[in-house]
Amino acid sequence: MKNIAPAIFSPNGIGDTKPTNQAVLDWVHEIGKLTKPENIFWCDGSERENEFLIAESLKQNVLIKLNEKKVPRSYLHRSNPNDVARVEKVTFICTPTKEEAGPTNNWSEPADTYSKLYGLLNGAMRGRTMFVVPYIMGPPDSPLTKVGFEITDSKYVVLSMRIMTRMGKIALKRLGNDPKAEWNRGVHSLLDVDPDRRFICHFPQDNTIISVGSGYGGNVLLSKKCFALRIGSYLARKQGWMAEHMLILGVESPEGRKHYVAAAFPSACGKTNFAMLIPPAHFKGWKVTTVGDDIAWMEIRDGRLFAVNPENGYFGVVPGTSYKSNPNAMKSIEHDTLYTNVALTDDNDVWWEGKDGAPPEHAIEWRGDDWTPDSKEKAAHPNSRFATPMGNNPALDPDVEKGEGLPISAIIFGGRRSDTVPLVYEAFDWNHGVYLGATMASETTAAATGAVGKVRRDPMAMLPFCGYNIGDYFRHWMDIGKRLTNPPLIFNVNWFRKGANGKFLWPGFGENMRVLKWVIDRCERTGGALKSPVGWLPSPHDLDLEELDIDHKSVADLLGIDHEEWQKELAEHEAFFGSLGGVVPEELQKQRKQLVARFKE
Ligand code: GTP
Ligand code: SPV
Ligand code: MN
Repeated sequence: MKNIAPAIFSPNGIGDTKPTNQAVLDWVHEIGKLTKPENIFWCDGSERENEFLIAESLKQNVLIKLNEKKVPRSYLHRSNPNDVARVEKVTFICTPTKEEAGPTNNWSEPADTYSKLYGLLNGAMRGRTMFVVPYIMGPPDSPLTKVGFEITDSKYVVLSMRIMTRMGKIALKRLGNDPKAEWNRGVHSLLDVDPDRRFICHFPQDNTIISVGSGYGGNVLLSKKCFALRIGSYLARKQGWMAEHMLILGVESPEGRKHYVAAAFPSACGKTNFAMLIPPAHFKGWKVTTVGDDIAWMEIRDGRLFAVNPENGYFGVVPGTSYKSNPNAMKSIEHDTLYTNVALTDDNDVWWEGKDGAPPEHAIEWRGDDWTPDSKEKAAHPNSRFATPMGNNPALDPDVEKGEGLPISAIIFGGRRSDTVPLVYEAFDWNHGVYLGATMASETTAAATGAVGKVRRDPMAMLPFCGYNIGDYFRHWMDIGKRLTNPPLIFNVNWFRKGANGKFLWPGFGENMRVLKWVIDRCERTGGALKSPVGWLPSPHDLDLEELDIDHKSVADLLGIDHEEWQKELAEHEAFFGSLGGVVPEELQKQRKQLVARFKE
């Protein structure tokens, strides 16, 4: 195999922080025997280690140093052009039976899959360094927090994991020496980054992930989609909590009343932007703070849902990010940021489509070729990303480290829908809310390989991330509802409805505060609403639209329920449930029939 990741040799005191837990040592030994690396590098998460790894990555062209004045301590990484997004068709849930994985997951038999993957991993790290990355997901002192180890032959993965998780000694301490303690085993090898030898496999019953053949984000930062969502959702159901593809934000009124809101939007549908929202001038004294931008782990306490962000950084979509759309993100990525697949300007700054100001006259596009504004190709890949520590975010919530989590007042579902779905509406109750989540759909984005812009059902934004049978997942949501005496209200939003001219009807971004305010009003029982067949719908005067440049017709179109479009939508709900082959709980079928009936009233 081609060696695309040559070994590095570290001085004494770097790369030698061996864990003491025998179960970890045994596992690393086993994977080492299999992959046959040149040497083993035990990460401790220290500054010195990070500097050493960056220096080695620069030497091997894994990283390009950016302009120190313009973007201090920041780097550009280019992934293989065949490897720029999650690949859902080679992502597998390897439960003992196919039924456990359910109708929405690719399934493959565990023993066969282990043997296939071990075959691919045999000798895969010859001439390479095998890094052992200990990390925790969750605040250091939270009961929800979990330990993971990722073995990888990619320096980019190690550097990214240090940003995205609490990495190093903190995890060794949390794990302790109990050989029976619960921890996630993640094995990653780049192999030769061949799409034909690319597999992302999950063994929930073993708390194990094996990912080979990719070097890109969601495929290889095993803490994130693989552990915190796929394995996480499996453990959550078994242990009675929730692992969700949700942002968490805090919203505080001028009077100092604070609510926390969690929102599930599919990949590249606005979570990071919503979590970093800056209210428009009209909302003087209102403050929005970020707890998390992608994943929420939630548990029930005192009949309420409490959420933590298991991550420590943001792996966010770059294109479209500007001081106009998301100033907090811009400030977060001005320094100490690892960029992937953006364009490089002649003065070693980064550039992407949608960045403030004029495009550069010349740049090196994401693959490494020359680019000018006349080029047909995009300079930055549509799924180019930044990895930045959450500590960089000026709007970071002060209680983000609170171990007990933060009480959730509202859950919001949403997706990209050009038509049919109104700007915002509220479910009648928890189970109706579960129905909204279960039937949500979105136009696909560049976050995963495949067609972009195709409407697909993506229940709770978890279609690619639910690590078990989706029917059981729906049931788990309803079981959680039964245990909540003070449940969050559930809403659905759509920032992406388009008018006859094909343009977005809603300005979005900071102006989403107007929708968030109505959500909060409803939580405080002060907001008005009209009963519609789909749920509680604000009338135009229930939304605070003051100082917003929008005409009456657009507002009416945004809030409208078009019965013809909804007849089509209802048929799609039925077809979707039908396609799941009988796993949909009776209660959700009942919800669907009630929705159909309400349209006939
Ligand atoms: P993942 O990290 O893939 O899970 O995505 P995400 O849900 O965090 O999406 P993100 O906030 O990064 O947004 C993705 C794209 O949607 C970006 O190009 C944004 O500019 C765009 N976007 C976000 N919010 C809005 C909005 O309110 N209106 C419009 N029109 N576009 C938006
Ligand atoms: C997503 O696709 O939902 C992401 C980006 O958050 S990745 O981590 O690459 O999956
Ligand atoms: Mn995501």
